[in-house]
Amino acid sequence: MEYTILNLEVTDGVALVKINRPKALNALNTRFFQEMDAMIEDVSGMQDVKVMVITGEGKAFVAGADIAEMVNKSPEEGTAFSKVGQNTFNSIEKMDIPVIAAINGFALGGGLELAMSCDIRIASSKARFGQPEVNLGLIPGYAGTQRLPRLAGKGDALMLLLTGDMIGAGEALRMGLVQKVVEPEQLTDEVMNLAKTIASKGPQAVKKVKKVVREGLQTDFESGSNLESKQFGSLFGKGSEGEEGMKAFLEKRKPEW
Ligand code: DAK
Repeated sequence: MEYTILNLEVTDGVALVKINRPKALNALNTRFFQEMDAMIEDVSGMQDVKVMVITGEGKAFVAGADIAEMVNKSPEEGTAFSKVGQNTFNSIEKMDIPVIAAINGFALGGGLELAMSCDIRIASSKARFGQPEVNLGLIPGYAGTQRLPRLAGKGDALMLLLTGDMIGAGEALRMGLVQKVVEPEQLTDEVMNLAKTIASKGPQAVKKVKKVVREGLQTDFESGSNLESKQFGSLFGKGSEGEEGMKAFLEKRKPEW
């Protein structure tokens, strides 16, 4: 697919995906979802890519779903529009490799929902967060009502969802909505260093950590622990990644993955 909204740069095992529609504060339209679906497929097919980063161009990460595109939708079209976005964000969450959101500015509505579908969120101190759908007489449509309470807890989630208020990066950090806040000019370096650190680890182990944590959170403790044992075991054996990692440690050398 020819990308018109998304840019891709690959360096040192990291795919940096930039949303580039700054005039509309990177609002999510149908074209965005088509391009993001294609991008997920493209990046997933790149064997040398170990981590994906999503960020926004300009003063917004993403200021929400495109209100101009949504305004005239019928209830059926609204439901379909919601499903399209939910599917794309589920695909991000289900990617084998970790995905980091580098939140450079406004992360509102669908923008916060996009960030929450990523595995780790690092924010600029200038970033602003919110689920302002109630201001528009709407509710979130891309699983924000589901992911936000899981990340921030019910009380903080409902405060954001019911008031539509925006919060700053410090408050988002307190809620556990983001993992780290850095100065705006440090955001790219900070996120790329984090991504490269993860990219240098055992690639199968990294994928399995993501899989077990994601699937474990959707099941009970015992089933999750069983899944962990199975995946742990799969990293052992002749020619396995675990064998190489442990041998390298004992031989005081760097592992060759
Ligand atoms: N959609 C479309 N255009 C947007 C936009 C958006 N979400 N946000 C900003 N823009 C456009 C503005 O209209 C403006 O366009 P021009 O007037 O220049 O043509 C341009 O971006 C710059 O915005 P501002 O001039 O407003 O910039 P400011 O710095 O003054 O203000 C702001 C920044 C982020 C505070 C403000 O733009 C703002 O409040 N934007 C709207 C934020 C918002 O409400 N976001 C949530 C969108 S609702 C569902 C599916 C999905 C959803 C819900 C239901 N179903 C299908 C059921 C999800 C909903 C949402 O995400």
